[in-house]
Amino acid sequence: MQHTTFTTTTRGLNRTLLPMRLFEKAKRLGTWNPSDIDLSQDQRDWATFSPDEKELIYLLLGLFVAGEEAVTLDLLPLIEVVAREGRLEEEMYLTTFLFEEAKHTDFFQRVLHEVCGGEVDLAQYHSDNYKQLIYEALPEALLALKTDASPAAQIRASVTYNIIVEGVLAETGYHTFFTMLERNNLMPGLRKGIGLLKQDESRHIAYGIYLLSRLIAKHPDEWETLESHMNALLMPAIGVIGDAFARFEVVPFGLDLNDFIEFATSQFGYRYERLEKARGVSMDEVNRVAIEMI
Ligand code: MN3
Ligand code: FE
Repeated sequence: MQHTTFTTTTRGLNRTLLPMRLFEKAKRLGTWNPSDIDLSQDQRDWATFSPDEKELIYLLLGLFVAGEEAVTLDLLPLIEVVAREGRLEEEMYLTTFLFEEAKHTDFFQRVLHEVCGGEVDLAQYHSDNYKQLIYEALPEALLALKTDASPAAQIRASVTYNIIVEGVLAETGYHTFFTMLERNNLMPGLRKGIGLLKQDESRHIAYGIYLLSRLIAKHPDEWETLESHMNALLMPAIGVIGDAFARFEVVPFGLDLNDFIEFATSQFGYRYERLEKARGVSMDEVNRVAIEMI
């Protein structure tokens, strides 16, 4: 397909759109370098951990590192759809999104190699619920966009990627992992990286909410698709958390299963309510509300 017109030579970039606001933020905040984070205290802390404590850190890192790899590998079909639809502002933001996922993969891999040592089989920590989401549902929903770019297919892709994998799994994991290390004043390098990564992730999720809101605003009859897909993936997402805790008789570092479950459920409920409000509203309203939230 040839170009017949360009955004930049006609209306120009719309800098009031949420994706351009996120792009500006990403250019300021998303440029941290995982290689610059000092892990020397983390190495000293690691040497003092009990076998159970090491096991829990391996488990969490094993879930995160593969999850970051999966979201890095699987994002491209969504970027392609956005580009094909000529949404220049959204594609510009998404270039930072993919860069950031690559850096997250880089960061966790570095911690594993330089702090924990690499001799453990991390895939042993991937439970059936985890596999259902990260090995199957995520690539399935994103790869489907290669042959089907319908609103329903885009909704399934973004719900899986932004709402469930990022919004429920990753955000809950980072939050609790960060809190646990902070409370015990452990692994300052890992904590610093997770703090920066959480900021990146909140932009990713803000984009996902915007994308889903604009799809639902334009196609309110697809609400059913969104709702049923969210509900179908909630159980395995909560299951991943339960599976992780079930491996321990006493969970190290004073970690509490209920904190995870409560946080995950409230993130899910809060996003659901926001998306529900997009039904039948104007694009201006979608954009206005989205900007208010960042
Ligand atoms: Mn990430
Ligand atoms: Fe992300």
